[in-house]
Amino acid sequence: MKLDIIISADDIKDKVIKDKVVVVIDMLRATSVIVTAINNGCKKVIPVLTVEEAFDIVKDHREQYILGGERRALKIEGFDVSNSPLEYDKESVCDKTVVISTTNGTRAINGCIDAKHIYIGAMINARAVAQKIIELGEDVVFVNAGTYGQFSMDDFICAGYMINCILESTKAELTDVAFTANYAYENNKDILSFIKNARHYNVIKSLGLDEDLAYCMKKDIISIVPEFKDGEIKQSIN
Ligand code: 3SL
Ligand code: MG
Repeated sequence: MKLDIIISADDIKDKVIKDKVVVVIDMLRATSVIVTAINNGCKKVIPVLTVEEAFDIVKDHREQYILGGERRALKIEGFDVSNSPLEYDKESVCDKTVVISTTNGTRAINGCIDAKHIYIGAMINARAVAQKIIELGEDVVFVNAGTYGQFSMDDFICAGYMINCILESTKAELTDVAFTANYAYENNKDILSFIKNARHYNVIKSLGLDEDLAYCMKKDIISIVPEFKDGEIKQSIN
């Protein structure tokens, strides 16, 4: 099994992901939101690139949908919720379809459509993702959403933690970037010591969203692994 990392949505190359197993990570905050919404019983999550697409999907049966996401980390005008995972509680999302548009996360997910399997990962379900990868026993590319096309320390250490979990129970060949992510995690197991230096962490903090940060940095509080298939994200079955 070979483990590799793509460091941002801008760096997704078809030849690297085509027919591969990928795990998309945007732990601050898009994939933490998606994992939370699915875990709280929403029917599915539809990740879209534009606000117009989102409004278009919900227009005929508005009551069946929750519109969520952000631009510049803030709620989009006319949407129901922002990109705070804490807003996607059972009462809000149960039996609804969540349509979400975010700056980096939904772009990274849609950029992977040529992959064989597209799993959605975050710190909150990292060990479950690792377990899924161990069971599959195939090469994996961790696709970090990054921030505005750039490397983001938060997604990087999240991939490092998943790699660390995989290496606990199986051998794997690591690319240099995968080795470095594992190394970063090994030396910052509390993760805050690393993530607090990330630019996006400080953007979220400056908006007073400390509870979001604390939630997104929790390890393994959720044991499901969502999968993106045919334009929709649902809980993966085996
Ligand atoms: O870029 C994204 O997809 C978002 O997760 C960014 S934010 O944390 O909601 O600002
Ligand atoms: Mg992010």
